[in-house]
Amino acid sequence: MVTTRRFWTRIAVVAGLLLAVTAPARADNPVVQHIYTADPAPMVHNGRVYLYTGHDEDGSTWFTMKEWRVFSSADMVNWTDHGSPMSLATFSWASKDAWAGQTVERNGKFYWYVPVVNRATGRMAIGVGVSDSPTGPFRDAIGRPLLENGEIDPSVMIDSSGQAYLYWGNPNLWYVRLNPDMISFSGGINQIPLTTAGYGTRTGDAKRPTLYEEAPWVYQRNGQYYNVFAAKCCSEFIAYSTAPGPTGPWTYRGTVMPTQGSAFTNHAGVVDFKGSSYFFYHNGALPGGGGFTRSVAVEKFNYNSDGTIPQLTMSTAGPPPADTLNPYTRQEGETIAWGSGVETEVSGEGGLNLSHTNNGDYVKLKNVAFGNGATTFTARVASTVAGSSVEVRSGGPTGTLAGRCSVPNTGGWQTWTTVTCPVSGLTGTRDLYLRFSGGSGYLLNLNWWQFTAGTAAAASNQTTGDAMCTPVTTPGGPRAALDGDPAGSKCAAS
Ligand code: FUB
Repeated sequence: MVTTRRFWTRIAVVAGLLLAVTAPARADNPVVQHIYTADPAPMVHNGRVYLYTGHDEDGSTWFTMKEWRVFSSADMVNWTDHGSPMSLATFSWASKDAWAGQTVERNGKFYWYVPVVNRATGRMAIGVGVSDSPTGPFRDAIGRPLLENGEIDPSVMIDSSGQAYLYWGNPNLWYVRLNPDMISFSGGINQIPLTTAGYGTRTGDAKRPTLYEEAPWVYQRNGQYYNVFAAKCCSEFIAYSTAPGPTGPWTYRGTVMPTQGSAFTNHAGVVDFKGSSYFFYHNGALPGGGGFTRSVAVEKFNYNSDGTIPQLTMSTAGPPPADTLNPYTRQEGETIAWGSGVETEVSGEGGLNLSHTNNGDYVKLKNVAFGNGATTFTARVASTVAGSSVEVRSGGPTGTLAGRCSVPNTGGWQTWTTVTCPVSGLTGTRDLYLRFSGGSGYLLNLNWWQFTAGTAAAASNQTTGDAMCTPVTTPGGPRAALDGDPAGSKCAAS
């Protein structure tokens, strides 16, 4: 995202000196900084939150959306980019508008319900993608629309009885009972009556007397059913209603998030994860952001004791970490708490890699549990230039240098090698900064990284100030473990 890259590169340069001295807390909202994202749909599965989003194109002046994206996190602060495992091209019958959807797991398969325009009719229809993995790839489950009535924004829920429901609609609110196969439904298309008791009172629009606008997010919690939805237009705010059952009767409960941010839409997704509750939404907070260049953000919240939802405010801080990040297992280059200037791309080694790094660009990883200390840093890198390096820092992007891995010209942006260098001073739980340095132009790609644990004393023996490291190349592929390798044979301080 060129606009964002330039902005944050400039900000990084200006702020760098200040950070080195003051090291202020950095913002972590929006969740993703390298592309615009919209319409968050979080799903908890096997100890991770999977975040399904739409993708607003750079410089967009309409909801010009061609693909969906997936990110995941085990701690709510470090997010891994899984790329785009589903797009308009997935649905051969769809012509445009990859708008807001939601994913649910059933019997080991993941079903992603999305609205797209049906080429044959020119109307909005709901399609369903299916995959064996939460990160895809997804394929069209039925090769045609699941249903079509010209309305948008499907939200899917399986309640405690095991019955699955699909809700959607703008300007109306609809639902179907999905069959256990999740790709058909029984009982026809049902309309939820939009009463002012159920969905609040809108003034000044005789055609839409209630606040309900679009973007239903329906879920069951402690026996109560919630519909958190986009209210009024425009600008929208987020409101909610509750009901004793999945089909009502609904009672309007008020505002969750007032109109804020610089996007005229908002779109909510709510999950519980590792003992806390999280509210996802979107705004226009990134540079160049606005109504058609939106970004997903998240806040932690607590339900009131009676189950009502407190009013929430958009923040730049985001939630505190729900867990630590383990630096001694392989971590993806595209796992990011905050990225400045960087982008991601599909990797020739599978998954994605971090890309388009310029001098001074960096990635922050939050709440990294180094314990007694790290002795080496290993990175899987590719580059077409000589003389670049990955700086390992703490305290800020230009904070204390723990080590530096020089990166050779590998002969191609997808020609990978593994480099290892000694590090020192990385103990306890702290934020980690991987900063990229070198000449002008793009410097290096990063596929994955990993530290080796050791005692702080051992680490300080290996590293002297601005230590450089001789790259360790492994032409046969990524190297899994470094434990037991003699550090001196891999790296030479200079
Ligand atoms: O992203 C396109 C549309 O904008 C969504 O379908 C709506 O909910 C609104 O967020």
